[in-house]
Amino acid sequence: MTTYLEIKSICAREILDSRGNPTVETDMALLNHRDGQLYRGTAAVPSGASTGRFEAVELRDGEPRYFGLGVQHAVKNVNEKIAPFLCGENALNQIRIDRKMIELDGTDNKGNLGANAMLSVSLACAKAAAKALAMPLYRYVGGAGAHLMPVPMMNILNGGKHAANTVDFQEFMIMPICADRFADALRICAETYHNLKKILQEKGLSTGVGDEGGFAPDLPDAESVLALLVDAIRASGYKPGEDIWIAMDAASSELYNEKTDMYHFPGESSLKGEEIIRSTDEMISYFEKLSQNFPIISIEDALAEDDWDGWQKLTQRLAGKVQLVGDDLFVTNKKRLAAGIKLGTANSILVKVNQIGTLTEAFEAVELAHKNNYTAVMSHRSGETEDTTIADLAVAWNTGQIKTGAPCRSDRVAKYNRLLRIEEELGAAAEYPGLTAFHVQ
Ligand code: 2PG
Ligand code: MG
Repeated sequence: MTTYLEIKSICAREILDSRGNPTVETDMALLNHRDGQLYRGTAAVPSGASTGRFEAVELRDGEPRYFGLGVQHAVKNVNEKIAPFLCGENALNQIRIDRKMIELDGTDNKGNLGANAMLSVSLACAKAAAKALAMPLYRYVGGAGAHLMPVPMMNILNGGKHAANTVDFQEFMIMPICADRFADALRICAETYHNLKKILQEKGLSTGVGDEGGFAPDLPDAESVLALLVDAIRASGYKPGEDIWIAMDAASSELYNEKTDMYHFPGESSLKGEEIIRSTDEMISYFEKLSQNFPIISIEDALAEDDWDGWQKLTQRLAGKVQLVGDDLFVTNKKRLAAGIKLGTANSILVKVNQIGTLTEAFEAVELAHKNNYTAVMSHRSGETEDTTIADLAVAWNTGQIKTGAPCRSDRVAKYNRLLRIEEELGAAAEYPGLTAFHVQ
């Protein structure tokens, strides 16, 4: 008899994310026809601050409660529209379930039901099915081959929309290439994070943190941030550019001004007392200079989400030495990724499940990337919950890299701790890719 995991009930609720804003959480209960038992899966949806214009719609109530950010309508969509539509389906058929929801929504951007409503159901379905089959989520989603641990792209200094400081680029991260296993990689990152804290304290700089747990001091420009990171790496006993590399998320769509067709740097301007703006060409040269002077291995959203010409030039200039990650550019959307591949833009995609709204479509984006020799980086959002699904997905899909914030705040640390448990469970089968994470596996 083939296994039939009958969807019995789907129930959503409004909970809070790490910024104190509402988000959707959904429980799904399945009846396993083999043993007659009920199994449950629960999933919570994350939320971005520097969201791309082409992301699937995050449905918000726009009513006075929670300053318009309530998600009661999305919850209602799960409970009253999606639940009756999916009850009776076999949860093992994830693709069919996701496609049915896409059909029910009927829009291109999930504006009807809300990507937050749909994703909570899609992930809860996978989690419940894994439970019913007594499998860890990474094994259920990834199959027998899932064994690759991700290199952390760990945020240790926040700026941009994620902090109230003068740092204009959004994220400065470290990637411990030298480790032999994930647990060591995590230790190396945490030690470097603590050494950075000491260095900031010695310099009289703030050690308050931003939305993703990285420190958020006022600093004049990217060079001064990068210099501090290099100091912290050395203070931890590691060689910058050998043992540990630096990654950045410029989140440039936030700096780009359509009217002037320039990138504006408000923080740098305020500390330097003159207006700092850069054209696309100047941005490309700036990143080139930064990557010549500092051990930078990866740059995300170096240019704005619509600057395809600029991205092409950037890719021609830097793709040989630096991983160029498209976040707002691709929004985990295989159509935008396909367009980018055709034009020769970027060489990597950031994968955020809520940008696209179903597990199936997120996987399709990873698959398309890998087929075309683009790397894929599994990612959190700046607004997170205790849900650790992305840790399992990174292993399931052999992405080899994960971006999930600082070793600070439980919404971030929960993902790292989940990865520690996965590595322990995989035992000798676990592989830590180190530098090979930058090649498609
Ligand atoms: C990003 C993310 C996550 P947000 O830009 O990559 O770090 O931020 O979730 O605010 O879009
Ligand atoms: Mg980004």
